[in-house]
Amino acid sequence: MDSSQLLGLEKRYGAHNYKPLPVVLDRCEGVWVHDIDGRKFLDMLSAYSALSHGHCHPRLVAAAKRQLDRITLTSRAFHNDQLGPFCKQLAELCGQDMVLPMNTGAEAVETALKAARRWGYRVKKVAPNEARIVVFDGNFHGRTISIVSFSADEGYRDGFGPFTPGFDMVPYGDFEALEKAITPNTIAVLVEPIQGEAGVVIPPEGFLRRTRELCDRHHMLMLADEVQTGLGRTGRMFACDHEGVKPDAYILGKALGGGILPVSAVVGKAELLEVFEPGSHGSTFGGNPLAAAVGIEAMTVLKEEKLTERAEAQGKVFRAGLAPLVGNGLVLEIRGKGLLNAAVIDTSVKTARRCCEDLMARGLLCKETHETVIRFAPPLIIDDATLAWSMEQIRQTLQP
Ligand code: IF1
Repeated sequence: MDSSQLLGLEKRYGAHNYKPLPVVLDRCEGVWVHDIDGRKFLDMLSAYSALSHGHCHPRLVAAAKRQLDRITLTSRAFHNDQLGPFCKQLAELCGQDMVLPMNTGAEAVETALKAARRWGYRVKKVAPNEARIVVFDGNFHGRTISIVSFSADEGYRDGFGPFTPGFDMVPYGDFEALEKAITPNTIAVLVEPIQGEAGVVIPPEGFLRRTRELCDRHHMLMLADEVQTGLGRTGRMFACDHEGVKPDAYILGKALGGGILPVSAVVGKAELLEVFEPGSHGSTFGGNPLAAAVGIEAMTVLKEEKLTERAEAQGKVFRAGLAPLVGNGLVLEIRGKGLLNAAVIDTSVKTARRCCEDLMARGLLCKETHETVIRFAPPLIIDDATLAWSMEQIRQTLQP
């Protein structure tokens, strides 16, 4: 079938909850993807950071193939030989006590919220059903009804009510507002150390450290959603590391599965994760041996190929190379950390979507966010020459 036939099938039988760029991909290698008409593109989105290892990383594919020939799923009704080693490696990577494995980022966020609420009632001794959690304007933590209950984006909420109570929202990065929002029933702060969907928004220097101190002062949990920023993407193992902050739990996903399959987890202190007793939480696929085997290899490759260090170095080159665009009549700002970067566009000149279409014509696949920002997040394995090539295409394209 040709692309129009394939798109016709998707249009007829698939729900229309996305508006993809008009490209039908069918092959990949590393940082490159190919469409069914033979065109080649540089993937500058990395499936929103799930493809930090690049597409079909040979070591990750090999790990998956090995496990596919052994056992893929046991449910948690029985043990498997991959989960223990996965949990140990991930807990040590995070410097935390324990791991609760799930599949998607949203599931991990929901797991963290459930753990925090139980901790609030059983450890902090907040009255039943009175626990409150502070979240931030511009947040994105997933698409479940409870998660969109505390989204500020009407487009994510419209028509999905009634919503889950117990959340207080303050402006992102506004420490004074955060401090004012604390009540005796506040049990946690849920924060993206850098806001991805909001447009790669970096909080003021010291905000994460002050939030950590505030949580300690008020006996609250700091829950860091590092689904998108974690595992080397921002030039540190975790974005919290830019301020030397250790949260009470990391919420991880995306790259933990190496771009092969969904793997997520809450990785936190024992006092938090020990609130779960058998039967109190779970998932059919959470902690399955295939996901665990791939997750182990994803963490190993992350370290052995020094992907975090590469992101730090390449990110500096990328931002320095594009900085001259700022003030050119279209580009208002270039910002980011590591290989999570963004260009803020003056939409009175051109929309970010139109820029992405123009970039696609030059062989780059990018994604806009909120009409005004183009996110640039290539796989962390991108080499110098390819990065330089991408910067030249961006320089040529982001002209008024
Ligand atoms: C979509 C956005 C990014 C996330 C953070 C949890 C999750 C995500 C910080 C949930 C997921 C994805 C979801 C995907 C597009 C993408 C996205 F545009 F939606 F907001 F990256 F910015 N925490 N982000 O970024 O993880 O359940 O998806 O595994 O829903 O369109 P998930």
